[in-house]
Amino acid sequence: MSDRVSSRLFVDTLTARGFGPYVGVPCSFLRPFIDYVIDRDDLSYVAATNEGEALALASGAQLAGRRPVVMLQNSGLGNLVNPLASLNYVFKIPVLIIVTLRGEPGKVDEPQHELMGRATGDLLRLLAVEHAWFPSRDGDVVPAVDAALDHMQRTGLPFAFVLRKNVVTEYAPQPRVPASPRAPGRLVAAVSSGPMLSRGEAIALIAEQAGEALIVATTGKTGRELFEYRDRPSHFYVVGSMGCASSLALGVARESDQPVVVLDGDGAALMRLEAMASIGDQAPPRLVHVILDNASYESTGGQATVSTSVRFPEIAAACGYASACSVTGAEPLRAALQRALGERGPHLIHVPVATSTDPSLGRPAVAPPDVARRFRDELARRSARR
Ligand SMILES: Cc1ncc(C[n+]2csc(CCOP(=O)(O)OP(=O)(O)O)c2C)c(N)n1
Repeated sequence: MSDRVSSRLFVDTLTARGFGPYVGVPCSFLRPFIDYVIDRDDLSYVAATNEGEALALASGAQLAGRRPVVMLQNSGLGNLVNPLASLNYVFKIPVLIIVTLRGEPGKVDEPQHELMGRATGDLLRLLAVEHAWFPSRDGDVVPAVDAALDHMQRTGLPFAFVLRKNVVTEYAPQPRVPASPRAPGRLVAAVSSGPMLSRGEAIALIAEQAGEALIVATTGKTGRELFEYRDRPSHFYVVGSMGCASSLALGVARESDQPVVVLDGDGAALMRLEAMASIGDQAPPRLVHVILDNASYESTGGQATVSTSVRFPEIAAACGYASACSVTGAEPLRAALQRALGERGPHLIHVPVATSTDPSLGRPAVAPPDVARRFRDELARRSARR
């Protein structure tokens, strides 16, 4: 038995247990895994823009019935903290994590890795992420993977393998053809007709118009207003993880043939603007990204965002969305949504909305793990029907 683990054996062991897709940001320690996954036609690797996005996207894939794997360097653990604490923990969404250990105490490494190297284990522990060393011998791989899977199934929580330097064997990748630059999407001229809707009015109109589409609603009052308007198993109210709604929706849309509408806020979209780059790149054909732009963090008291300086449709088109537009008023919104649901996407619909909230607005009365369970069951039911 070798004193290193074969990267192929590890991925093959995961594959035999139905794991995938793989989502991550590279570390040189992870190169053999990533290269092997990319070379396997039956597996998919999503190059995320940051580790938080990777986890949110993977979580969407988990809701769509997959067993995703997130791979990252421990330098990126900070980017993971928010969705770990306020998405996966809250909704009980298990994801397998492989995090490398740069800056291992007692070993020589670069200065920028020293502190995170010392903090990695404690950080995972504080975030309630059960973790173990990545197995260091081929014979340990199957029991280690089975123990991780068992933990995730029992608790609904993520599990992390911590990968030290020189633990896995190298893998020689197939030659790659660099991707050519993609054309931008179609920027549709802005349409304005009638009075500006409030956020609640826009949500009601979209929920009505979206028919059977799955709806993912962002943090704050958007999810609360959607719940208040009506509650469905096909709704996912992202109560925490601000900015992650569109990445979670991307994860769902990549794995499903169902239409997915994500209701984003301008503050949330700006918090993780990189999500739009991945949506454009992955280009799920049935994803409709709606940004309800009230130019403020309305849910926390109406403080201004910087959205008045930002042109969301231009960004989406430049990122490769199939189309992007800005619509003001009920009729233009209805028409844009109808078109987006009927044409190959992804589409961005930017909707300037007025700031107003019902002071008696409630909160989703369904517990987050039940919201996740219902949503997962709904997707499974729909795919069984096909
Ligand atoms: C990471 C993070 N930072 C801050 C908050 C607090 N917070 C909750 S909702 C919200 C405002 C969201 O603004 P936007 O997306 O524009 O939606 P709006 O409330 O205007 O509808 C903020 C700042 C949070 N939940 N998470």
